[in-house]
Amino acid sequence: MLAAATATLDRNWRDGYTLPSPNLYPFQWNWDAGFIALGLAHVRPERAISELRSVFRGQWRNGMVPHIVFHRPADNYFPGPDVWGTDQVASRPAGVRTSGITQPPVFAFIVERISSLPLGRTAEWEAFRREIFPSLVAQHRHLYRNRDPLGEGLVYIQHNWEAGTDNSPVYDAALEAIDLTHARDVSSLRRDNRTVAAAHRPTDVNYRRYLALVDLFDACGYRDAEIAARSPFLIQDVLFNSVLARSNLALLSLARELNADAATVGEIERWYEKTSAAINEKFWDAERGFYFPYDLRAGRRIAIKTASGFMPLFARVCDAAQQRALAHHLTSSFAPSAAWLLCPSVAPDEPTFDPVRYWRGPVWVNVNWMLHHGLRQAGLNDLAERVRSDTLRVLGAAGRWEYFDPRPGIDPSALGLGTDEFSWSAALALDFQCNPAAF
Ligand code: 9WN
Repeated sequence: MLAAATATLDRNWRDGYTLPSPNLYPFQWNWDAGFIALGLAHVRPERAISELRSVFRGQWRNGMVPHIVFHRPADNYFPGPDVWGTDQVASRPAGVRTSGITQPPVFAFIVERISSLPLGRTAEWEAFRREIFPSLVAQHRHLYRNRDPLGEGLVYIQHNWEAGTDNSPVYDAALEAIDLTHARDVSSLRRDNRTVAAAHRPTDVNYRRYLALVDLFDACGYRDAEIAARSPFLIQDVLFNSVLARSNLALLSLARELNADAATVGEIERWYEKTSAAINEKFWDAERGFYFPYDLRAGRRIAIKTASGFMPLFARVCDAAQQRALAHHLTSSFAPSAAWLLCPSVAPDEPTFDPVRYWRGPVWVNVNWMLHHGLRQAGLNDLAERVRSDTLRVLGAAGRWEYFDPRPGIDPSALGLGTDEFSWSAALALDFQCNPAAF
């Protein structure tokens, strides 16, 4: 397993950064780079810092870290750099092309986790922590300044591609509200559904919606206030805000360890407190005992049970009753029997559950890694261990696929979906195996 995971990371390494998978995703992606850096820190420590530096080379001057950094051209992915229209944006960085949207801010907690490894005890890492700290603060500050119009402590995403959990059914209603009258048909430009099975990927009509949003952002010059005023898609996402809360906690420790000025420490403290409280105020549904995202445009909670609903455990914001309620969901609606693989991205009892289409049912290794650590923090050790062993078992039997069919009764070697040789599956297999410490 260790050799195979290392071989995947080596194969996908491109002189300074790692591709999520060369055949499907030929550029550097934002949150992938965070998880990949953690895996590299175990087996190729000299590459981990480079991975993080490379993705931050794409950071905009307003602090936004783009979801894709197009270090080198490639023609096997749509939409590529020409589609985004970001070359004209004043805030874009010099010397590298990027997309114009972001992804869940994992970097601060990744830096904390790496700090506990042998790499974390080197002078080089210490210097790097100082180097990256201002960029992390700028990233979080951008989110609070530009994505929290009501000052609630919850940031919204502008696009399902910002969620990370891109094709989750929680975005369906907002996407369906997009007026497609003047939207272009992009089905012939897609590469993804030719590279991997079309049944594992989003539909053509959804791609049309995704690009209609990109075209709107371009027309707004990527000015957040204008996008907030005009876009039909403004969603306060549970995973995104939980990741932000967990990263705030990591950033706070880092700020104290580096003796940052009191104003910055105070600012991060307020972010953490405000977001933690707001997750419980706005996302928690006491009746159902579960966390749901909020559609800011429609003014309502989106009551579909997805694995993102467990991420407040990772953010460490749940009380004992909430932890119990979540554990109950995990072992009932998310696992109709003990033979199911944890954790399906959508609960199998939801009508939108699809066991093979991305983010609509399959199991993802990065979500399981955050779930495992969240369950451990809550003292739910048996469940945490089940999530970890389910993940390592399927990775061992099927290989380092992008996602996995959670249903029982299928030959374990045939459970892999999407693309194979997927970098974060390899990277987090390494952290699961090589670092038993709680987090
Ligand atoms: C769009 C790279 C990315 C991940 C996302 C995952 C998928 C892209 C796509 O791949 O999204 O960004 O083309 O489907 O949903 O989480 O970062 O691995």
